[in-house]
Amino acid sequence: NQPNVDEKRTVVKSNYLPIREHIRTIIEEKKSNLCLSADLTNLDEIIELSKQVGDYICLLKIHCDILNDFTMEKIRQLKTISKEKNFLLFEDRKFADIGNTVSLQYTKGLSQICEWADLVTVHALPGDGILKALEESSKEVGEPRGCFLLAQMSSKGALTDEKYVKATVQYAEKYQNFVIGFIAQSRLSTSSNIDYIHCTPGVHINSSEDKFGQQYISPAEAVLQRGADVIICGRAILESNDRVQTAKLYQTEGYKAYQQKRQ
Ligand code: 5FU
Repeated sequence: NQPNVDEKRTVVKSNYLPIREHIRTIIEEKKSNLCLSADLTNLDEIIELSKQVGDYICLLKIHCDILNDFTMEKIRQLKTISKEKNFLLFEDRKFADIGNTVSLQYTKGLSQICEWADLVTVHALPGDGILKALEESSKEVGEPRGCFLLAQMSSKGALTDEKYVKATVQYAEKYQNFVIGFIAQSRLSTSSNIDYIHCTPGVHINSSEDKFGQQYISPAEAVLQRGADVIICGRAILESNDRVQTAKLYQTEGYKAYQQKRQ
């Protein structure tokens, strides 16, 4: 007998913290505000990597549409590791279509993202129907789900100007239970007291850009000058000689700045 939706919601209430609070707790408990962006094309490799670096991260971000070997069985293995190691799974899907379509993209197809991704990214561009659709779909699973709204991108020439950011923040306020924070390059001013989680990608200690317009700043700059709570690091770790040691370095640098900022 499957529990009905209302029974599932009761389970959520008793077993889980709201997701925004959950992330803050993980950050404090693990002393890590590092999100590893595991932009690899092999899920087996991500699973192995997550075992090695899982203790040093608060979030693991993937792009499931670049995986050559995606199966639901493997993604459930990754989910089990995320629970054992206490980090959240984050699919950087960047939803950007009408509500009806994103709801199908979120719940159906080969990857059934909603089943396993604690967090996803969403563009505000199509209007707030996108949030209504995703939030409604998310209630069908028996675990809390949330999203980050893309407010500002790290890439050169991004069209996310001030007016766009302002409108994005207004959508976040309207869907404040589902929108737990932003992907941003600065601290955004909001009209509520909600402690939105700000995640900043484009973080690298040894590089300032890539050849396709990605722009990098250091962990300290991301947190202390731009106001990030979570730093998102991909190639800085993936392309290093020692991924585990480099993850530890970004964990230390990121959390040192996080503590300084929260004092
Ligand atoms: F929303 C964004 C953004 O503005 N910049 C990004 O770089 C997302 N990203 C993602 O963060 C991007 O899709 C990669 O997955 C990751 C950054 O990877 P890097 O290797 O650290 O440059």
